[in-house]
Amino acid sequence: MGYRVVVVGATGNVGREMLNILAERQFPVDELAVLASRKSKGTECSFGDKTVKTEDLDTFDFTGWDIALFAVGSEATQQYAPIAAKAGCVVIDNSSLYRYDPDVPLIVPECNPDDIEQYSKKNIIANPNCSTAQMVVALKPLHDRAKIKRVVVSTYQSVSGSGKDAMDELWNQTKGMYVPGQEVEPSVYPKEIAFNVIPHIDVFMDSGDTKEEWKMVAETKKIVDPAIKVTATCVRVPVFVGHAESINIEFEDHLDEDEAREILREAPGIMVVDKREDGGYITPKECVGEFATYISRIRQDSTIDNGINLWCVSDNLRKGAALNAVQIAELLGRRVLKKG
Ligand code: 11C
Repeated sequence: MGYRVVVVGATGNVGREMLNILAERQFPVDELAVLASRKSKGTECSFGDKTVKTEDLDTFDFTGWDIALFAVGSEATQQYAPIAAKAGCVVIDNSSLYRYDPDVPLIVPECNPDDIEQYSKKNIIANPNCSTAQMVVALKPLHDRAKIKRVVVSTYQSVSGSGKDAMDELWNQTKGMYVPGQEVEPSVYPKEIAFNVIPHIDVFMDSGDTKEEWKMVAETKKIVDPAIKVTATCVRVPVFVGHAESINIEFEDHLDEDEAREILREAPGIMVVDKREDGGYITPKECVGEFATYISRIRQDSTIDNGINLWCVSDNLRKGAALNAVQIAELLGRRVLKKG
């Protein structure tokens, strides 16, 4: 016996990946409903070798459904997630709405699986931001060994993190560069993204940080350890899929680069590709469609006593969103619902 599963926002970048990953990982689905806004009702979505038609989120009755994977914005989540949760369906939410709510666990299964026990306070579990998810799978095993004091991270984030319109903007602006008269003005982003980088993701906050940078700080503290200090600079780059991060980590205890490499090799969810030669590292293009978070360029930071630098790359639509959500569903199944 398996689960009755709902995917909310099935026509978006993340919703589509959720369906792919449920099928790829053979999640025990007895019945599947895919929901979207009324205007997309009837759109066909692929689920393995089947095709499923979207139903209207507005009129859907969540009673009797086990798990709802939400991949819609915070506004729609605010409206519909409580309805699903009250109907007894456990919500796994990819928006930022509930991440910082003390009554909602924020889960990366490789890092804080035990926190899932708190799901029943609201019947909601939050999925982290993509740039946080890939970073914390690398931080957690190193923290367990040498206690992290401070992290300095700079991100190189692909346009798929902003949705399909942003992918179209990059594509059309790039083509437009070569065709006189077909130049495309920025509309999703405040500046041109083709052949450029933009140090601005999400809204600016009073501190001068952007919300994306703030999320990396707040979410790392909630998932790994509130004592870890994090400072982030988040940058959008002209890449379609795959976020990259340069991470500098300062530890309480000494950690040798070889030991760090061995710890990461053994860590769940991580693949180390770290040869000190041309091409001996992973770039975003190579991580597309993969489950793992890739770590390369592991080396001592000789400017501080206990410092390590590394390069971290992952498919932001997978570990950063849909894969992590499905892993949470698997964990919920193993620990709590126990049907599969
Ligand atoms: C981006 N990280 O790359 C964002 C997308 O809080 O879930 C995901 C935003 C979020 O633009």
